[in-house]
Amino acid sequence: MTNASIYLLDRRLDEGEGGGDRIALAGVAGETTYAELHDRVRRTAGGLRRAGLRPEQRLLMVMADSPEFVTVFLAALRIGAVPVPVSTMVRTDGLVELLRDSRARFLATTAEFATLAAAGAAGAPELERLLGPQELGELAAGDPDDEVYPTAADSPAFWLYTSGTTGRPKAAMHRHGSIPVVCETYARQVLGIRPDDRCLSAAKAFFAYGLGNSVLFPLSVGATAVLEPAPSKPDTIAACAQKYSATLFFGGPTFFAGMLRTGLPADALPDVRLAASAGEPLPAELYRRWTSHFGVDVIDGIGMTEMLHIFLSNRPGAVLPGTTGVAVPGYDLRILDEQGHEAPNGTPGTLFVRGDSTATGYWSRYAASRQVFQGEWLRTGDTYVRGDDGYYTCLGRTGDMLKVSGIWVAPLEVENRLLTHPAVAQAVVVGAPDADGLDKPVAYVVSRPGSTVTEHELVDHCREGIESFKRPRRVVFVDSYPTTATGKVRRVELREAARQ
Ligand code: 3SK
Repeated sequence: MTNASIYLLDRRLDEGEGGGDRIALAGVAGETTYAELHDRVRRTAGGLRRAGLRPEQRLLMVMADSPEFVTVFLAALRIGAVPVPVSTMVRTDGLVELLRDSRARFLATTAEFATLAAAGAAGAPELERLLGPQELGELAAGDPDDEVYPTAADSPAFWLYTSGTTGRPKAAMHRHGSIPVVCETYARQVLGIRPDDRCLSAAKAFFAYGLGNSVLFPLSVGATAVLEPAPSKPDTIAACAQKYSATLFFGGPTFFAGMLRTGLPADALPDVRLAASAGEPLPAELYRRWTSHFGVDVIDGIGMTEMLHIFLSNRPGAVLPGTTGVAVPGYDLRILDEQGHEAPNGTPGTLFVRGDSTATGYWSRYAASRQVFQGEWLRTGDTYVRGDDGYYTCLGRTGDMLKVSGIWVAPLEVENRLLTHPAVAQAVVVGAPDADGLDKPVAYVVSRPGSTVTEHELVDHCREGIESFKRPRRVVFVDSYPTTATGKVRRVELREAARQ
């Protein structure tokens, strides 16, 4: 039986002695043991079946990270239906678009999003049931149902919407078989996840990164997921880490920079044994500041919603700051130049990845699927270079590279230089035409609290540390950046602003 709910849940109960008494979920909602979660999932699965949800039909979830999220997700998998967690930052129009695009039959929500869900449901004629907290409570009160839908490894399991930093949302369709793959590769072999771990993720579970961190990985080994329903803020997440003794902490560069800016004390993560970063490349300088302040190592990696989780990562004890590390076991990588030839070490090109957690494609997006899913390989859209030491370094999104005076410039190189200035907390560099209409780097900088650094000083700092033509011609000071639902900087917006 390859239904992923068995892999994530029933195996614990089959372990006999104590397996079911382990704590699966912790957080403001209290503790839930594996046996309790198993019971709730079986009841909810029966309730969903009785309510008319059929195998392969979609159930959209606008749900905060909570025991209800985990229960609905697993219950839907169990009956062969397809849960589709979506961003909790979505607005009504966006929700209507997702409901219509996915042709979801059911929509499940937690209390925080009940009004939004009702407004969205009104615009989705194919939706049959809206399940708010009360209805979900009633489903979970019914008789447990032991029938598990006999999915195969290739059966549709769940969808995750991705829009990247531009474009219309596309649903990446994942198989049941992909879940054990990411758990056995990145989680086991890179994080070294153990049953005594307590996983806390700043990235929410509607996002592929958060889904792995807060649901798939901990459940796959009988560990504990620490769930925080509120939007992630540095102080609340740190409070959670302390209160629930988190041992594995997952974040991203923007969040890590925010943790430093907020002035959290050095002992804010007392039990954390390892942190992971993804979403955007972690600049070497930010790595140094963060690890030296909190005394916890961070392994930077890159994943994609289409790959379900991380396929390229640094390793604990073997981090090369400023790089994304090496391929995760189970994945192959290659870098191709513009002609489609394999780029030698030191030559940048577009990164391609191959592995068994690749989505089967985008729902109802033929052209986009063909561009990204190229046979066994997936085109990441990121420009990378591999060093002679085998480590991979990200130079940015392939479309974000700038050509200055006829030479390619990686925004990340300029950003990394800016970050070495003590007054700079964060830096994002985009291209914009100068007075002659020629593309030149423009920097958007968040400065450290209390700093009085000037544009001139930062330009001079870059002129010294990198080739002069790469220096930003303008520096714009900002308090924060526009970000996507998953916390990535929306460079496209900064680029538009810089062009005005
Ligand atoms: O953005 C990432 O690096 C990432 C990591 C894990 C899973 C999904 C994504 C998009």
